[in-house]
Amino acid sequence: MEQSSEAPYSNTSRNGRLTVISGPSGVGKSTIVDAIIETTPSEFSVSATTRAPRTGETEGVDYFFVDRETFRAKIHSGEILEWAEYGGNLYGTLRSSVQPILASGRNVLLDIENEGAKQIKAHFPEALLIFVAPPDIHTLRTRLTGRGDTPEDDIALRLSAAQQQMTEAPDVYDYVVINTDLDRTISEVLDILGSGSNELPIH
Ligand SMILES: Nc1nc2c(ncn2[C@@H]2O[C@H](COP(=O)(O)OP(=O)(O)OP(=O)(O)O)[C@@H](O)[C@H]2O)c(=O)[nH]1
Ligand SMILES: [Mg+2]
Repeated sequence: MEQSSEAPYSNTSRNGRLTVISGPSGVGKSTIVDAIIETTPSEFSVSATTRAPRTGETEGVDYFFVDRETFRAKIHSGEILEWAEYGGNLYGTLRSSVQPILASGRNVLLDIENEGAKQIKAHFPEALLIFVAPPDIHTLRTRLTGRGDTPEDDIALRLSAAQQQMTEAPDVYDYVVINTDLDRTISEVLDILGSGSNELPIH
């Protein structure tokens, strides 16, 4: 396959694979991402965001926290591979968070929303896109309420966003995994990751 000069991965030796883990708020993405990192040669791609850091979040570990102007400048200079607005804030995948990991032969995990997932698939058709869905919307509501960190209005917003994401998911993602039991979901995701070839270069 041809590589455009825009391609962030310029070598055709064994690169790692780009893997997107998406899903509605509260579905368990972070736990799944952590489990993948523990058991496979993968790393998490740290995104840039204009959202303010929350208590306990660390610059460069959870996100690179930037203002809108800086974010826009990064889009302009081509430092951002994909980006989207979510809840009034901008979020984007940094080329510099992805490329060194792939070049070292490890897989990159992206925890991004649907619009970003679509952009990744458009630019990198070999990327693996996995959507984690709740068994049903009521279960998701219970989980969001149980987290105790989300106001009731936000929960309503997130649930309606979740409905829309779940409707779109079969058209956007390579796999949709239903998270009924977290351990089982993790092993399903690991099976999916293991079943594909890691030896294909990513263009
Ligand atoms: N497109 C895109 N989406 C991102 C990126 N980084 C994070 N997101 C998404 O932005 C949304 C909000 O993330 P956060 O602000 O961290 O909030 P959160 O509490 O983790 O939200 P949920 O994961 O939805 O529960 C999530 O759906 C993330 O998957 C990115 O670089 N690009
Ligand atoms: Mg999250």
